[in-house]
Amino acid sequence: MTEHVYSCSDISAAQPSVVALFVSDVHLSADIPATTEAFLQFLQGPARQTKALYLMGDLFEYWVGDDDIGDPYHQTICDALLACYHAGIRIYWMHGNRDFLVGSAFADRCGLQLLPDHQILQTGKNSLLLTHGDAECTGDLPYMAFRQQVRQPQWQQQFLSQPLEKRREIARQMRQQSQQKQANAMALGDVDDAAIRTLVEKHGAQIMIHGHTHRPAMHQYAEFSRYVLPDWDCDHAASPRGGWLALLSDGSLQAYDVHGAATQLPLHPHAA
Ligand SMILES: [Mn+2]
Repeated sequence: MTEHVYSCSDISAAQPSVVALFVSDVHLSADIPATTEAFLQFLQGPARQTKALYLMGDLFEYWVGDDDIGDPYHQTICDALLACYHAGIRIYWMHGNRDFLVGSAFADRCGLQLLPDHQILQTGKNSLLLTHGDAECTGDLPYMAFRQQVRQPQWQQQFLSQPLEKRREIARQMRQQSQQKQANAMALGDVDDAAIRTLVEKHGAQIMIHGHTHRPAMHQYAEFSRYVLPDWDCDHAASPRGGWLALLSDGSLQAYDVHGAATQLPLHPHAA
């Protein structure tokens, strides 16, 4: 696992401004027009007020290979991301468990930079550890085995060598299976507390940000804080769901809902 460290030099301005935005689990697909529209509005509005945008996994519901960029729906998303890039916003991409096949062709098309699974963002005051979160769900043994398999270059080469239409069909089947599984189990797995503590300690981070679990919250530990990003759904939920986290120039973090209103994340204290 490679890791690079870099700094946000614009921390500590007199008036707090937005330094970076973090968003994950939008689960974009052509089947969810309202969520798609909400995300496009985000890219045209709030995202333009920052200098760095971190897409922290599962932006897409599924991604079967960069040769699917030509799909008209994907073109719309790529154009919107590229417009942000041309507006001077640095866009960083972290893979999720659904769009881990996004590669350099997609990154080049959209003007974004691919990040490793675990990324340290140094704010001057704090070390922020960024990750999607699926690798920390160590209690889900079948998923961990699946993850290990599909992250192997050999598996990916074999998958990508199949015709595009066949890969789309496989993705459709996998989505159906995962929707049934989630309906039965009522919920996605959560991250493992011991795995979190080990990872944060290893990186010496004071703040961790992740998504994946669809359980937006701020977890307060003795040594660090853990922010969980919300998932987005403006098509099925009774009230539109989604939002993002903003890193401000004073080093603080502020959550926003899908309408762009400042919001408070539920607070969960953890025993030492
Ligand atoms: Mn995920």
